[in-house]
Amino acid sequence: MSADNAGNEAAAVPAATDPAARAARAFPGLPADRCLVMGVVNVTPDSFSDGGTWLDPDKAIAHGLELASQGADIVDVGGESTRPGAGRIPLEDELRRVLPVVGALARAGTYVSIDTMRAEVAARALAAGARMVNDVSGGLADAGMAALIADAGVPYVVMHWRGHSADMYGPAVYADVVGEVCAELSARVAALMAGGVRPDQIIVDPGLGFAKLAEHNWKLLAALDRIARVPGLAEPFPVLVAASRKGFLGKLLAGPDGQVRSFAASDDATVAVTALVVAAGAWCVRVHTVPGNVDAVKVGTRWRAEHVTGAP
Ligand code: PMM
Repeated sequence: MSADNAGNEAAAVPAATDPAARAARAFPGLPADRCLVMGVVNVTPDSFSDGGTWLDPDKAIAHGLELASQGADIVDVGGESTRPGAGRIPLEDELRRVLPVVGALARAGTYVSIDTMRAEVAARALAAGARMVNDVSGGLADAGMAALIADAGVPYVVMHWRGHSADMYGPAVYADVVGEVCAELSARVAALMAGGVRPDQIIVDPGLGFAKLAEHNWKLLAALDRIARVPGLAEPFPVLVAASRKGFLGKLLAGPDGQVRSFAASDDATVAVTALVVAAGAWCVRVHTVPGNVDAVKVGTRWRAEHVTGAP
């Protein structure tokens, strides 16, 4: 293949982050000229990679501020673990964990996202200063979510989900994982829009690890351009990718003895994934450590500029 052909092939890849699509999907308060970095603050005792570390509100607030100072565009605050096997927690516990952290970070000028499946938590977090809702159930867990999001008018992450984490891998059965995830995400988007959510509020997420085995996650990562496109809608949706510290990276990095790499020891692999998905057109990466991912966004953005437009 000649260099010219290689360039043309790259240019043919649909681009969720191409300038025209970006302009149409710019969210107030967030940069629109590159992939965003979302830093994670799990205010939980049991999240799979950092459970317990940020349960104390002061520690969680300090961690969120540190992530922002390192270059996170968004800080995602969650109070309910979705690790495989996790059960639900009471509403009051979730509120008690997240509200002080959301409020303090928002008052400090941080762009806060609330990671919740509950409309009540989302509403209270928005009132406390959050500006985005990240719902791993894509609105399936709470029938009140669509109306809340429509009313609030905020950006809303719609993740692909097949049920609560108590049975994470039972539903991980696909004949065609990319086709089925796209179809199920499209159905969610249609239902949300029927409930009053505007398309320009919606961000889609393939839900890596949620009812997905390692092989499913890799196939989805290779198909971000398809995930961005909802049949019937002209513009691609922004795509959020949350590979950070997920088990499929630990498995890939397993030693010769088969010992799976620990969560924190897969952070370099997360950085590698970030560069690749930025080059593929991702809108945002959700990560546990920020500096290496900020660098990877710069590399991926420059790479993509060369491949898509031929100029920075
Ligand atoms: N994964 C987790 C939590 N929140 N939100 C989105 N949008 N996508 C994800 O894949 C996702 C999420 C679980 O990971 P964690 O325990 O490390 O936060």
